[in-house]
Amino acid sequence: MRWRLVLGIAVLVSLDPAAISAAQPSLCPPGERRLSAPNLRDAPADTAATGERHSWILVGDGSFEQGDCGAGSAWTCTTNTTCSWILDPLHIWGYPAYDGVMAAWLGGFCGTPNSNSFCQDVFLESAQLRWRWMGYVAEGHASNFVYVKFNGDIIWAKEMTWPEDHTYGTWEVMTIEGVYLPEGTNTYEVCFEFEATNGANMLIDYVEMWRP
Ligand SMILES: [Ca+2]
Repeated sequence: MRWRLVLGIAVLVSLDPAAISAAQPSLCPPGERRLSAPNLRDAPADTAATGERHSWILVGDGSFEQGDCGAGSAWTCTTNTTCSWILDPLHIWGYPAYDGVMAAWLGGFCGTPNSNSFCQDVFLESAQLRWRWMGYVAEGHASNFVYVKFNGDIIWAKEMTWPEDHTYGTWEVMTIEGVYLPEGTNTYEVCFEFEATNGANMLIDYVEMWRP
């Protein structure tokens, strides 16, 4: 009788949907030691300080402050895991968002390496886009790619490599410019996508476009 009771409890615990939805993302695969957080360094010089800022405008929910995927966010999210990837990064990364509280996380782990995306329709007046990013790439992790797509076409790609893209502790600026936009429309589905093999991380925040 006693073993039947124990078995019943074990089944109930494993099927509990709350336990499944509470999965927490991590920077490293299970069993791999997380690298310690270096002291926060100053962010690189921003054009805001030069007065150029007036021509850069934030895309809709470009700071990811409207909430999690499906809970207020303007971004449509996909993931191959059960974790959520728009969040306050402070407690997991050890660093706050670049702007506000929330940021979007490409890659990472949630049981398995995470492949995910953030997309929304944006009215682009030019093909210049920029955002802030922080990378976490453990040594030996390779062939993990970040893509930016306009209407499904890859217009920018980057492999997250060690040590170049391990900017852990520093928010960097990434700018796309000079991309050819076909005539006929200015509204594009803009997507940030991460394709994982053995896992790396890019935290992104404050997505802006250039207004000529
Ligand atoms: Ca933010």
